[in-house]
Amino acid sequence: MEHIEETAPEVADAIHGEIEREENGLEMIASENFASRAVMEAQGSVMTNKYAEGYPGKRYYGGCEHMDTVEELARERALEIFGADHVNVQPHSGTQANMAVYFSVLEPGDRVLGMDLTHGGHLSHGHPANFSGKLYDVQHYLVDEETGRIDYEGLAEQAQEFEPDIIVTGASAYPREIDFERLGSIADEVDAYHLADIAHIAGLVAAGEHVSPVPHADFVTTTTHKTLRGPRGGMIMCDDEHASGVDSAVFPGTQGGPLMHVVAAKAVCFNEAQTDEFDEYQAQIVENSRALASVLKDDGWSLVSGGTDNHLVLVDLRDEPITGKDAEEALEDVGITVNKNTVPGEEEPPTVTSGIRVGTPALTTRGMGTEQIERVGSMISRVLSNIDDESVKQEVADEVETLCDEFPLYPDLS
Ligand code: DSN
Repeated sequence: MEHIEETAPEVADAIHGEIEREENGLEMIASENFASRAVMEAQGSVMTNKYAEGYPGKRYYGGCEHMDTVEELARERALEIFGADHVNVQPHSGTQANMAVYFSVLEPGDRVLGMDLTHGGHLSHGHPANFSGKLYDVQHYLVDEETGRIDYEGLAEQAQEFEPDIIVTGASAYPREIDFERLGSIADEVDAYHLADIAHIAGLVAAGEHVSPVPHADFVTTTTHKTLRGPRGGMIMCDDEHASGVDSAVFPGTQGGPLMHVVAAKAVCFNEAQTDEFDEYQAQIVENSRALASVLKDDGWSLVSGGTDNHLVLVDLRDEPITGKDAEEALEDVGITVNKNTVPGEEEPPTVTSGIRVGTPALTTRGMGTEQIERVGSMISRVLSNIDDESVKQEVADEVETLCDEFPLYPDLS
């Protein structure tokens, strides 16, 4: 950091501030994680200096031999992990990955059937404020509001009626296992492409903790920084028949020069994802999530779908005197970071909401197990039941500090 401190001290201060925030708080945003020092080293390396438009062996600039090496490594490892025919590791983000898939097989005005955002979907699955909602004719499928689970029957009927060109599956706030095989069959029945966006659950899929969509989807997109615990970025996997379409939709279709420092960091992440330790980590994420759900339920909180199969729980606050925003703010006051989140049947605006989404990937990376997560669950309960009681909040803030001290995150940085 000495170079930044010298040339841009205000930026250095912000980075130090973020290190302290991460170190001294309980990070429970379900889409966040802590990358390894090795991943961050690659991402902060000289690989950021190089333009490498094109693909390994077919670049538009000279001097790309080391770029080819890291991109090939990332591709090989991703294919080994997920078992797809083809992979493109250049998308800058999950949305860019989805955009490239759409551009590879759809024309503007084509029909997209994706999960509703308030029911757990994602902006890039056809939300009207997103390019995907503006460019395509979109319908959304829902979860059953009673069970909180995807209404597969309803989806199948909707698909028969709507005749979509593509069905987008996967979610950003859905606590249950997704039946990709069934979704793939529904897409087949209506002759639609199937795009499975596994951004949230990619690490679980890699470790066999969640069923893989690869055999059941034409395209699988993901980010690499959530449960997969790599650098911030995206990736597309597809069948051989779509390989060249996807590659040209990424470059030159929707992106220029790839972020080669991020591609290098993806290669490092995929190396880590092939270890037994990574598999154990993913299993622990799910165990922790179940332990969290159990404590919250025992304390009387209502959970969407009544529990969890994956890395997150969704607390439904509609019958409580507080909103998602109130809950997020109260928890932030004590050092627990979550995000307010819409719940199925939501009536509040997205800036307020009636729920919170709480994830375990980041705390599990710190080494916390069910014993610690149960303590955290109890802290969350006490804060949400007493959001105006400063003494309760101070007591919990002290417990957060003790727990963080017990599980240091980046000891050589802080
Ligand atoms: N913002 C991400 C999430 O929190 O789920 C999705 O892109």
